Amino acid sequence: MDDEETRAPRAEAGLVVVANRLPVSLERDATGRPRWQHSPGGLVNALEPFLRGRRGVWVGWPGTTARDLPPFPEDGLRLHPVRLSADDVSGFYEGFSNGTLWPLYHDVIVPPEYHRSWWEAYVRVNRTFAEAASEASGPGATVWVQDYQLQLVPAMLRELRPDLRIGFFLHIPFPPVELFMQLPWRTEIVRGLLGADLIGFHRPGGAQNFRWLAHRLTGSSTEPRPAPGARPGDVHLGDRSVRIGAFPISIDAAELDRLARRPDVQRRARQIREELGNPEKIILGVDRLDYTKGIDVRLRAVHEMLGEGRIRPDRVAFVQIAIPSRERVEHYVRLREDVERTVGRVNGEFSRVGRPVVHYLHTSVSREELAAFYSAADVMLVTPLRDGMNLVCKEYIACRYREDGALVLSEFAGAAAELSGAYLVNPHDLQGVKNALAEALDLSPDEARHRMSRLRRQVLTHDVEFWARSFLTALSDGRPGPSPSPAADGSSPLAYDTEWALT
Ligand code: GDG
Repeated sequence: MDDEETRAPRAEAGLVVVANRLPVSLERDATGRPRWQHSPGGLVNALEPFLRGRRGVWVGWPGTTARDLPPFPEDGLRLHPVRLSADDVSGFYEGFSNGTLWPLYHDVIVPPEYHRSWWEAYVRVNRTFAEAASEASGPGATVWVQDYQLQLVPAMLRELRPDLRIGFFLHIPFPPVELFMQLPWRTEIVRGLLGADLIGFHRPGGAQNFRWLAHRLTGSSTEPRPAPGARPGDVHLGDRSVRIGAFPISIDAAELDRLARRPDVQRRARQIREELGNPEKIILGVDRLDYTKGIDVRLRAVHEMLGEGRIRPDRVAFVQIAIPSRERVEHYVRLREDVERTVGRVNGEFSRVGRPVVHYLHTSVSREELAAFYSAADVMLVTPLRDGMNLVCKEYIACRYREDGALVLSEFAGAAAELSGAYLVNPHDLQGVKNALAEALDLSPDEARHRMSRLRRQVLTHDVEFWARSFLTALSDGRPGPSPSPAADGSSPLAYDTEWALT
């Protein structure tokens, strides 16, 4: 094979998603045989429905360090596995991604750790991803890089493949300037991101923080330029312009609405209520077991309200589904112990034999089961201390086709900006959380309908397809190329961008 041939892209993909994880992971069944398992999570649930059927390629880690896996097709997608070693996983994923960046970007709820060996692993693994993305992308392809684990990929990929159109989306909050400045490798991260043609955030505040940092750390400018296609808010670096925007992510709302209406799901919802002892009200929390999600906040609120008699243990059941997450990272081990201790304390004080007041499930459940829980719950409690968006609250809304139920939502979730029909709370203000929960439990059917219909209008019209289309349209518009096709409903696909991004 000559040099030309080895360099030539092997695949002919037009749209390539690059994410830390593939939407499936290789696990072992009870007999020890390997099998592919769908991996739940915000990013996968948001992107997979969009990419399926567009014959896109998904580049990511399959969740095993055991072996090299060739690219393979999976239900309308082409999956391109990236091989990571055990050292990579520990330094890049558990270390720099989840021990440094995750806490730093989530308001340092726990202290981030800065280790040079973790950073070296992050650089090395980002290069591996960039090389895999380069290999999976056809000439002139659009590559959409996802999330905080891969912030160096845009610049690395641009160096390998200047022909590509590169977008980057950050699924977690972009931190305030003062916090980001703690990072010893802050300039490298900003330069890595600036390799993209478009950088997307959930909220305009994150976009604004990034613009400021780019200017401070790289000397880039946001002064309007007469360059072709340049827009207010673009960051200009050398002869390139990078678009910066806010694109609030969403869910496949129609699919969940359909799922919730299914008779078997409604039957299961009634059965859940019976199994809980037919309480008058069911309160629900659904989260990855993560210290950003404020699971302790809601347990404390429920605990105090039980103590004050504002919640009657014979009338109310609180169900917390906590999906196992990052179980090898120390803070997560401690969090699990704390949560389980608190659940035990509340139940010890307020439950009767055979009738716990807090039902804690440390497990992942099927999509149908989740829809049944959302359908059964009278009040959804979503109290993160910081969350990029939070899809769970949008999923709850999508399932409430009868326009009943109530949502108590933290102001510090990105979703709060869109969901004004929710009871918005400051999770640091326990009294405020308790008062909102009391109001939500006492809500009249009329008021519930009024609030829920507003919430549903927002979520059903701003779904994940809308999000992805807005992002990709902005990406294709950032450089000379085909003009964006209008949305199927005739609306301008850039409405999002102008409404959110340039504020
Ligand atoms: C990150 C950001 C941002 C949960 N348990 C089960 C299950 N899930 C699904 C939910 C939901 C997803 O996982 C969780 O999404 P969130 O958005 O709530 O949270 P993160 O995982 O932290 O996601 C977040 C998101 O990325 C997207 O940008 O919104 O701010 O932190 O879809 O339904 N799914 C199934 N069984 C479970 O037990 N099937």
